[in-house]
Amino acid sequence: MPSELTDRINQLKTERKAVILAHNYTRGEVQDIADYVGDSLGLSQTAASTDAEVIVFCGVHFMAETAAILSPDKRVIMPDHHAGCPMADMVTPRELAELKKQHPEAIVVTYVNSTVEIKAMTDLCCTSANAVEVVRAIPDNQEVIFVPDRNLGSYVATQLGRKLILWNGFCPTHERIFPEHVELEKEKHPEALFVAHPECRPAVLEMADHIASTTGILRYCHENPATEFIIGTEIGLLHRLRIENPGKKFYPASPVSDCPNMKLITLEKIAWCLEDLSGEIKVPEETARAARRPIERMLEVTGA
Ligand code: CIZ
Ligand code: SF4
Repeated sequence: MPSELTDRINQLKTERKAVILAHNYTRGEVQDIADYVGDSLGLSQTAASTDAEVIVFCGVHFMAETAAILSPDKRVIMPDHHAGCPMADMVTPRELAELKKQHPEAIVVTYVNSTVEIKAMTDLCCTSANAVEVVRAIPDNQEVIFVPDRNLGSYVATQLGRKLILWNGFCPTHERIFPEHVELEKEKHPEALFVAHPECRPAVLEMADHIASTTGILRYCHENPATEFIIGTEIGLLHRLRIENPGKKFYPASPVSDCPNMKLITLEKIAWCLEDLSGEIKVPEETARAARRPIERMLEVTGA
């Protein structure tokens, strides 16, 4: 639905030679104006391969940081600097250093939902799409510390039948989805399949027909012949699910599983940051170099 504001954004985008990237959890209208919509790693890889001079990153801080790490020669700007991720902030460098001291032989695997400082102290990164594959590549006799998401970590441990040293972090948005919510939706929609993100509580994951990252959920719901799905993740993903599957029905597992940080990104703020090119994400080169290493190792291990 073109409006004065979307026209203005499109005009500024051309003037600034900018590209707009939006995460699957952002507001529908933000996804609609974006050039690419995807998960954090896909967006960072798109950022690295684009010819654009400016990247407007519509997502939370750690995602824009990852894009900046992988594209050191480009200007990455964020429409709202306050869009952080509480899970990423649940582990500090000092706390991780303490845990590493207690387990000096352990390999540290860090979920991409983490700050650049934590990535820089890490051996291997992973995403929700490849966490099982990344940990599987580490020899069985090797101790593994998994930070910061205890739910993703325990999902990986269950899948591999392996003990991991888990950090006690979590995503407040996914943690708000309770088994009772899923039960209620299943009663209302008995034919629907329940698809959940691994950031959900273990008790919720046990109820799932399928567990996947946002990209995996999109693929599964598109390819599966079922026509009704209960979705256990941030509700922004329903926008894309509905657009890409007009004949199917999607129900949020919980009406309150929205991420307040993702929702800080609005069309007005996109226009403002394009006007004055404010909100640049700068990562000191030394930290960026240290943080790039575990991301590159992840890409090697997964053959991406
Ligand atoms: O990695 C991402 O983008 C996140 C936070 C979720 C997902 O599963 O895509
Ligand atoms: Fe962080 Fe959760 Fe929001 Fe993702 S949905 S940005 S993990 S708080």
